[in-house]
Amino acid sequence: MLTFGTAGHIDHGKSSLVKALTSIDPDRLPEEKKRGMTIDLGFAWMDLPSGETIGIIDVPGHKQFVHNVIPGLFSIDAALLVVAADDGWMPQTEEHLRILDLLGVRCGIVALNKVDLITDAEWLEEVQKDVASRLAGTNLENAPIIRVSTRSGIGITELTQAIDALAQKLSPRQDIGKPRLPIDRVFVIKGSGVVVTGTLSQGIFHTGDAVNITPSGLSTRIRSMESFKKNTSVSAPGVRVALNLAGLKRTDVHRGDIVTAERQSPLLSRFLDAHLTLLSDAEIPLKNMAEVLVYLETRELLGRISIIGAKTLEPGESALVQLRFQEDVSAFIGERFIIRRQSPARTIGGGVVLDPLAEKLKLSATPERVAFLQKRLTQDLDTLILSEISKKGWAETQQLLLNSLHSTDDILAHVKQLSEQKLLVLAADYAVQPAVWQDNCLKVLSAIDAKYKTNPIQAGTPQAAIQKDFAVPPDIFDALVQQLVAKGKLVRQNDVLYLPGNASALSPQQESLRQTILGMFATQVTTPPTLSEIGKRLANSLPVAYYLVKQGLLVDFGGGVLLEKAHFEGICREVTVLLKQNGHVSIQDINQHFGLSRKYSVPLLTYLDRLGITRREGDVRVAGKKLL
Ligand SMILES: Nc1nc2c(ncn2[C@@H]2O[C@H](COP(=O)(O)OP(=O)(O)OP(=O)(O)O)[C@@H](O)[C@H]2O)c(=O)[nH]1
Ligand SMILES: [Mg+2]
Repeated sequence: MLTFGTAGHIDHGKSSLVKALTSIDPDRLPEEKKRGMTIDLGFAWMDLPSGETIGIIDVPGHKQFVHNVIPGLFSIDAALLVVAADDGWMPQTEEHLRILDLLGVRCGIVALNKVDLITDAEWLEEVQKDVASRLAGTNLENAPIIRVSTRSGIGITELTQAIDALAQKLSPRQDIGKPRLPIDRVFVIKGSGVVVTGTLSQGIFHTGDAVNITPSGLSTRIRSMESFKKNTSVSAPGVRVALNLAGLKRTDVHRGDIVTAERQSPLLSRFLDAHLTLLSDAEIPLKNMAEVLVYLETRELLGRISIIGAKTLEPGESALVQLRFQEDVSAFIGERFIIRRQSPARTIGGGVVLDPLAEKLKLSATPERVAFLQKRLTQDLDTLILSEISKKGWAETQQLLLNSLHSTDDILAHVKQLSEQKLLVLAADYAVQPAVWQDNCLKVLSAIDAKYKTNPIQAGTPQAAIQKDFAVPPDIFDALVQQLVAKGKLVRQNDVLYLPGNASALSPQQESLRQTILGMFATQVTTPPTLSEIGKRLANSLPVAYYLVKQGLLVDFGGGVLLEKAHFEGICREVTVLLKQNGHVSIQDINQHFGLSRKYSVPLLTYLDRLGITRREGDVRVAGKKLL
């Protein structure tokens, strides 16, 4: 669905032209009727000879109402620039044309109106030539200029045909699955409640859809929907719609707010990085941090312009800038904006958003940041993806470029291609910069190696012990470790990781401690030391004792009560015989048989219970599951 928009100086006949084309008077406010001028946006629609229906937005021409013009023109597909033949080119003709160019409106038609007033054919020719020369170098350079009179009807048929021909050439708005309705009007209908209108972009709405209002975050539902005064249950992208929203008060919504699908509330930031061009007729340079009015979609916001790398921007020049706002703002990459000076009120420039989720710039942007923004000027999707990932080094693929004019499917398809070209690494739900991936791989290997070097006795390092030193999200870390293990660069055993060459080893001092400890177990067979006793008796011996437990040479029954492995195995065998003979064993049996005290026999039997060799029944143990 296409939307055209009028543009041109006050009284040049924009509203009359809309009425002549559509039979709808776009001036609806009583004050507009009284003053005979358009104050705010008006809307109409027409069926073209080809059968297509287009919407038309009518804007005011008075210089006082330019702030109402921009919200109307930001969403149009083509312009209808009206120039009165008796007046010729005038200041707001010029200003509106600049706005159209800055907003990226690529085409249009010029209506040279009021030709009924011109009797001098040469004059008319001169005016037309002047108009053509002023269009040179602008987006309307090749626009047809059609002579019309809304009063006599001259040229209206030709104009209709030209509109139809242009509409056939324009491609319809895309559905990228991110419906977005920047609100341009809010009103209340008795009995129905709040109605908002706007030009729907980037997706489709259905009646009944759950939606959110940005920036307030209010949730609501589309109760009913109208397009061109007809009820509809589905609305196409690019169409003018009126949404009746459930459960809202008039004061809950304003022009400039945005309606989006509930699960796609846009991400917001107070800082937008952009490319700005100052108009050559801006007269005075723009100073760094100057306060201006910024127009984004249907919003008017007070903001400051931080010029990157310069103190001022001269008329006609362009620069990378950061737009700074007092409040959170929703914008998308590639979105056009306009800036106006407040006094004297004047459109001075505009540009395109490069990063809608920027961080506040420090005193000056780093060369990396400048390079990042410069790359984005192309708006190429691969570049956008790679630069977005470069912000942190990784990004969640499902969240990637949510604030862009690309569908999630398209983004994911490009992400896949980029990973095939090895320009990014896909890990779990993330896309990671190859350099960051490699760095982290090396870091993991050297962290594990370093742990080994400081404590070679330890057979490996638990993943959790090193993960905390890494900035990457846990899922990326997991994927990275998995890949290292799969490639044989890392060994995972139980829950620890080690390098293939790093077998655990003892220092000479630890080796002698090992022998002393094992000697204690050989000499004190029935009263061997506990872990804490070993620690107390021999300095620095605890890691060695743990090592012996880990190696299985000592058996820890829990709480540090230990027996030497062969001794323990002998006890196990005899307990099995006793159980088979007597059907049960008691703590006393163990003590008597093996010469142990309760200090050892109680934890020993509990340990055997855990192994399933014995099972407690009252005061005695019977055969456990493992023995049955
Ligand atoms: N003679 C003559 N007068 C016209 C023609 N078209 C419009 N007018 C008159 O010009 C005046 C302004 O017309 P509008 O349609 O309100 O002009 P506009 O461009 O919408 O004005 P603003 O909304 O205030 O910017 C009205 O008095 C119209 O009747 C025309 O073709 N010939
Ligand atoms: Mg008007």
